[in-house]
Amino acid sequence: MKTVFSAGQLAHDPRHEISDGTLKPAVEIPARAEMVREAVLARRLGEILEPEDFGMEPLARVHDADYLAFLESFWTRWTNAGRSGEAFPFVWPVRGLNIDPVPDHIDGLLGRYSFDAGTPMGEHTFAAARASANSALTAARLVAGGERAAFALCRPPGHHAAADYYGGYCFLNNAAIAAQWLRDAGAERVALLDVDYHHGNGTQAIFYERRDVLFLSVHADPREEYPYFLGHAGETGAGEGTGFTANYPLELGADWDAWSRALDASLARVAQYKPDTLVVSLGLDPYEHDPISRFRLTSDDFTRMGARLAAAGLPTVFVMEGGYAVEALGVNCVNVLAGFEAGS
Ligand code: OKP
Ligand code: ZN
Repeated sequence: MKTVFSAGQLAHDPRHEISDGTLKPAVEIPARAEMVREAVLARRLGEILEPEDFGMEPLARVHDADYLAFLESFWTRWTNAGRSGEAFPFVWPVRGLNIDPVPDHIDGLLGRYSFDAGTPMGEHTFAAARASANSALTAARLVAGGERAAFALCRPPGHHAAADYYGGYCFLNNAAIAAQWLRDAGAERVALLDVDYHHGNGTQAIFYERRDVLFLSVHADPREEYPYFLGHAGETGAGEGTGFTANYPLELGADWDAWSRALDASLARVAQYKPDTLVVSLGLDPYEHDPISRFRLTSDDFTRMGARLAAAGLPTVFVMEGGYAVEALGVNCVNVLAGFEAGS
């Protein structure tokens, strides 16, 4: 299968993140993409293509205009305020506070358009996020054009970003942007299955009241794990979208046995939905040695995952999300894709 990736995605190169109550070395780093790119080459998965530039329009189908304007103007505002280096928000408009009027001050804007303090933003963040989204869009176009599957080597990742906020290392929701583009290109129904260790709160929020995109997620129980405030089994959609969100939260420590049962349940729901296309938010952090996660999938389990996804028999767009065991990341990622090809 073809991979889509741009060196422009490497320009977001954070030093630090705020986690565990302190400034720590950033884990969502360019080396992640390099490792996956090298594994794609070493395993001869297929060609690696440069993404096309789809412009702002497909981003604006998912994200609010004021949020995109904030991302675009962020660095100018930050430096005009006399700041340098990386930006972190520290105040949020929670219950009883107002998002309207939108503040003028950069610290107010950072809080207005984010949901955590763990996501560093710098000079090249928006450019890299746009390149990442273009990789997802290009992979979607390949699949719409008749390819059985394509792999968008996205980073920065996307599934925590909603219509108007960033967080969880995510700025533009690559998978949601790809799913919406597929709809606009003629797909009637798209299923978006998120296998990242963390719940895809941004993607869920984007499609929560829609039935034309079925969102499913297998992830660590939010009672115990980030993002804490979304991803419970009882969240099944609202309004028109009632019944078109499905969450499969698992206990910390889940191994392939428990994890694959949830995957099978999610794929049964996908089969019933009969989508035209499947988008997979492909997180590699369910891995047993992931430094920030607590599931127990082995490298071979990722091959099994790919085979089960192939058995769904659908045109499939893989969009990379998390995975922080940098040394094993390439192998685990390509194991899914090779397992898919062997099972196709
Ligand atoms: C992004 B993705 C751990 C801090 C965790 C946020 C995790 C974001 C995960 N001490 N910080 O879903 O892989
Ligand atoms: Zn994750």
